[in-house]
Amino acid sequence: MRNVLVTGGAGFIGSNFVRHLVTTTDLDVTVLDKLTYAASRESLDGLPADRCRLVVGDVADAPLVDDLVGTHDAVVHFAAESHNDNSLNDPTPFVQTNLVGTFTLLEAARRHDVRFHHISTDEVYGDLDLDDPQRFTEATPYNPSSPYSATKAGSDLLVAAWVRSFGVRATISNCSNNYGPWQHVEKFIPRQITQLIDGLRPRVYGDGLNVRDWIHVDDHSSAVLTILERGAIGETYLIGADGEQNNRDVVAQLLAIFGRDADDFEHVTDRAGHDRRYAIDSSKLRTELGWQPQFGDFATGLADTVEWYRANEGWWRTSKAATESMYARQGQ
Ligand code: NAD
Ligand code: TDX
Repeated sequence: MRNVLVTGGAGFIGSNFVRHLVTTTDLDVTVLDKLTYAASRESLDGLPADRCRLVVGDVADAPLVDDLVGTHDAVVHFAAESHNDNSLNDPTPFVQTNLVGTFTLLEAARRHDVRFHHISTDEVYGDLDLDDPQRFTEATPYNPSSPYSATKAGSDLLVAAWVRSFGVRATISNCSNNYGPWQHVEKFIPRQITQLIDGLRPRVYGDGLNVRDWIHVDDHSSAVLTILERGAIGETYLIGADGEQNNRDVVAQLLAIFGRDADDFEHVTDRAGHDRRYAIDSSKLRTELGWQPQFGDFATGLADTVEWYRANEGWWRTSKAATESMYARQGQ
């Protein structure tokens, strides 16, 4: 492998992965990104121009995708519409990018016999009860709840069918909730951090007892590279770092970092169809491919993330205003 096409490489996780590739391998990287509201060119600043280039375009643009896939040794497909709340307001771009975009890339990977790694989410499995002793494994049946997770589930199934029917050399990973620098302020942790920086109260959906299984974005990137290099074709790997926390506990930790009282937050309108709990069993990835997360300590990762948002206000300030007016319209 000499070069990799990274779709969605100007987004939160994709840009972290591009940086990881450039610093830990000698691969050249092409980013294909439409630069939607969720993207940030700045997240790719400082990368060497002779090893990393950005092509602004759509993963559903078949001629462009065919040209790019045909000149690369592997594709790592991050590009997606990624926010559940947006998918409840308008599912249209979710169907277009997550389903049609993935289909377009798979057809190009088939034509050119290019290695394909598909990035997906634990949300394809639906949710667990709070007291369920089980966690998601690669054998858990698909049961997505939202338009977002349904389109991600559909995209996973397209990949699996292209492996079986056409012999495409693909792998899939389903990861839990990521946190870290460069995450859009629409998402839970950056939203609450930026509320607190602004002296406002965090905003918690419903009773706030919903559990997410947090993983630092650096750990997601190292897991994806491990699968790209050593994963078995046709296999799915779950990525997680044993980071289950309920939303109220995360908010309590953030309030403590800002020296605010533990109950200094608002309960706001719940998300429609809000999944109760996600939990990942990542034994397969750990035992078969030898991957281990490096960010064991959520408290330290969270404190570092707060510092990053404090230091990079210029980056998030404009999107914060637009995001909060969107949330205000829906009572959240
Ligand atoms: P993000 O919204 O921050 O970034 C998505 C990127 O995709 C943006 O740069 C955007 O411009 C680009 N994009 C969107 N539509 C496009 C199109 N039609 N053509 C080309 N580029 C397009 O998302 P993220 O949080 O970085 O998520 C990346 C991937 O990881 C997604 O596939 C998501 O489903 C998956 N994932 C995310 C999480 C999480 O916690 N954020 C967890 C598991 C899996
Ligand atoms: O203001 C908020 N208040 C709140 O209580 C927001 C934005 C969210 N929440 C809750 C909803 C969830 O229980 O926090 C939890 C996390 O919410 P999000 O950050 O929107 O993430 P989630 O819906 O869990 O999905 C995320 O993880 C899986 C990513 O956005 C997906 O792209 C990924 O697939």
